[in-house]
Amino acid sequence: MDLQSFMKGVTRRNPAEKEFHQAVKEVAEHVIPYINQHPIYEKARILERLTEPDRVVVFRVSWEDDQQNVRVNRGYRVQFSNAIGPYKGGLRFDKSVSLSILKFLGFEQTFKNSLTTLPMGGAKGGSDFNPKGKSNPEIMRFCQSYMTELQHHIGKDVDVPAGDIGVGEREISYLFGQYKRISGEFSGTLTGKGLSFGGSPIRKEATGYGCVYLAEEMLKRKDECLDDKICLISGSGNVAQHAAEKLIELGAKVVTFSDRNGFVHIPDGATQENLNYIIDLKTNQRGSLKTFAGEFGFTFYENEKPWKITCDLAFPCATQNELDKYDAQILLKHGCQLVCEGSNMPTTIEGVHLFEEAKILYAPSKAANAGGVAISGLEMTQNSIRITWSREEVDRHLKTIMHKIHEQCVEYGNKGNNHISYLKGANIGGFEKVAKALLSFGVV
Ligand code: NDP
Ligand code: 2IT
Repeated sequence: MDLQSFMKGVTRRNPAEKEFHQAVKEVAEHVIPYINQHPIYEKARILERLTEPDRVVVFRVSWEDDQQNVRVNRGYRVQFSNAIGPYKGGLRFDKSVSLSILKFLGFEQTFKNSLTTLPMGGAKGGSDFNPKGKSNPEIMRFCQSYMTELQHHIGKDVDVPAGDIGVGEREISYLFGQYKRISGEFSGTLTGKGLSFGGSPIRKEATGYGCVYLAEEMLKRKDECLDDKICLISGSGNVAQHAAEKLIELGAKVVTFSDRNGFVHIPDGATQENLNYIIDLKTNQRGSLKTFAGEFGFTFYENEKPWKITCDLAFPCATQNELDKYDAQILLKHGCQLVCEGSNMPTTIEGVHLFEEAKILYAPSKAANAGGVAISGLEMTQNSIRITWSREEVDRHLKTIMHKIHEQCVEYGNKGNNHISYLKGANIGGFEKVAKALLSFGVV
């Protein structure tokens, strides 16, 4: 089996889905050599099966805005694989949402969920609905209309959606309210719920915290720690906020945040007061970081990305392909020693290759941001047994899961000379469990 002809087939079958091609290529670069050493996977066409979603649901979402105009959006759910558990993955509401983006995310989710060691398959969904500038009643009406169709395809043992870009606790609450109303059932069919109706402690924080716990593990292996490290964060949403919170708590300095308008530089490191302001600005007022920079007297770099600021560690936490080869070059030139991906596929393939060649500590998103879905998995567990665990207990589980992810990366990514490719480790570690399950099922 060779990479080029495999990718030719993927491209031919999925024309114009460039994000999907990118995600598949990143995995295939490591998994194909592994398959060639284990011919049983080739014979059973495991990688071909894993690059074809189980099914894709596409539907119309009609809703009415505050001026009584009828609006029409497209809704999706890509159910990628339920080989090792019910479909599981977030919903993204963003004007850029396309089938290619959701297929790349669903594909990645399958490997990520496998790495968590929990029984969850992979899925992703969402809509090209743009939440920017919409009122609460508009968001509610959109969520209700979206769920009116989606409810046919999900269920607590079938497919369990959660949040992603543009979908936070407010949207999950509207979606859950509508699901409960139509199905007549109170169950854990969505995760990321409010704490008063079945949500798990730490779910909101888990992606950002988990990303920092993994960075800590990677540094520890090198006898290093987070103390006083200069950190760049991109994004200022859920993942960025909680990565920053944990980094500050553990003694690191967070010197940037970004949003769609640019980035803010905080030379001495953000304080908890700065962070509280950003959380309120982004969660309650849906404002711009420009306002934050103005309020505290920091410089705001319009339409720029944070990667040119000198740092020790970088945490991309905004969106896909936000860090290209030029950004990677400048990070490496400035001596950055670790890149830990909070967002999904933030680094272009060329950028990834540069990090790998430089042998810095580079954790791909499917390992680094798996803490969020892991705690979603534990929210499902708590819902099933009708118990809510304490914050401390869930946080302990999160640390253990991130530790196990690190162990899998070390097991499968050991390149000799004490060098670990976390990329190779995550890709093969994630693949192995799903591939074994598919082999056991026969030809399905
Ligand atoms: P949010 O919607 O809470 O925040 C997204 C942040 O990224 C915002 O600051 C937003 O800017 C910025 N952003 C979004 N799109 C762009 C863009 N095209 N260019 C520049 N900045 C952009 O989302 P999350 O924090 O939940 O998600 C961030 C990333 O983490 C995504 O890649 C998501 O898939 C991934 N992820 C999320 C998980 C979760 O549990 N929520 C779990 C695992 C991964 P603005 O404020 O201007 O909108
Ligand atoms: O990309 C992701 O892992 C998420 N958006 C979280 C998915 C989930 O089901 O919690």
